[in-house]
Amino acid sequence: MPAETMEEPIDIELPKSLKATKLGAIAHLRLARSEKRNALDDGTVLGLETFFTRLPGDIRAVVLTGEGAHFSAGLDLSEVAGARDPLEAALHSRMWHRAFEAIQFGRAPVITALHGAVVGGGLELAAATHIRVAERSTYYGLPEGQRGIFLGGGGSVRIARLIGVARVMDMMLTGRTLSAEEGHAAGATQYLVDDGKGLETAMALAAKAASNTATTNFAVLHALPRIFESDPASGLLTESLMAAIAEMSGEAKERLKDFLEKRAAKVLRQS
Ligand code: 1HE
Repeated sequence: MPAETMEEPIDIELPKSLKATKLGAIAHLRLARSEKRNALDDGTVLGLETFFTRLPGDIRAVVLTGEGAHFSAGLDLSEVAGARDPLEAALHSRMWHRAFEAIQFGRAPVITALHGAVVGGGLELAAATHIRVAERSTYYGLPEGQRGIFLGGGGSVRIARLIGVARVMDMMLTGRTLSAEEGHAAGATQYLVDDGKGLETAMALAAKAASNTATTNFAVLHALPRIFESDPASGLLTESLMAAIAEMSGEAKERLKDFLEKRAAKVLRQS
């Protein structure tokens, strides 16, 4: 039976612009507004927040994709074209921050498969996820500069950390786009694959992440980024405490025993 036919719905109420299914412990969330190139309107951003805060406990990893020819055209510009006072605009940006924090610091690793345009808020969304796989059709842009607006979905923090603030400046000041290959070399993605291979690659990576212990995945999602941002002394202390908690889990004890009793896989060269 093909994998799609075994997918089951997930019982979370979402806007029409988002579709969610699950296959075992892996959820597949699709941006499903291809007629507007998956532009992110308020309903979609709030739907993302709902999905990631209500993710059922049996979901161990999430794959995020976009339907149609592009991953996402970013912020729905029709929603910001009208007059909005500065406070409303700031609160709107904070709403995006809340939704994307729910992704970055949620309960499950999120692997995104990118293709076509990954633009503005679409790139901010991808940057809030944990692993990015780009098909060769992917390109990146930050047209906020050209539209007379600014990043508002966490890009100044997350995209700048991924690809460097100098590249973000160039993209915003000049409208430069990066190809899939340029983005990969700059650190935007961990994997670069041929067109049509993004979803299966992301699914395979999700299966690997889902097979880790829940404690290790918690440590990687919640402790590692905080340690990375902290001063070295605090980071080392947090690391030691997180390591102690992880080692105490029953699952870790079993896995270590499996290795010592020659039942676990060795770490072998993959390519
Ligand atoms: C949109 C949007 C959008 C498309 N908001 N409606 N983002 C941008 O500046 C990117 C703007 N979009 C584009 O440059 C192009 O649409 C694409 C290169 C992504 C795709 O081109 P194409 O030729 O396939 O599609 P299209 O004909 O341009 O668009 C199809 C429809 O989607 C059309 O609507 P229609 O009613 O005429 O059919 C477009 O108007 C609509 N559409 N993109 C609204 N973005 C938290 S701050 C984040 C700040 C940002 O993200 S700024 C970046 C905004």
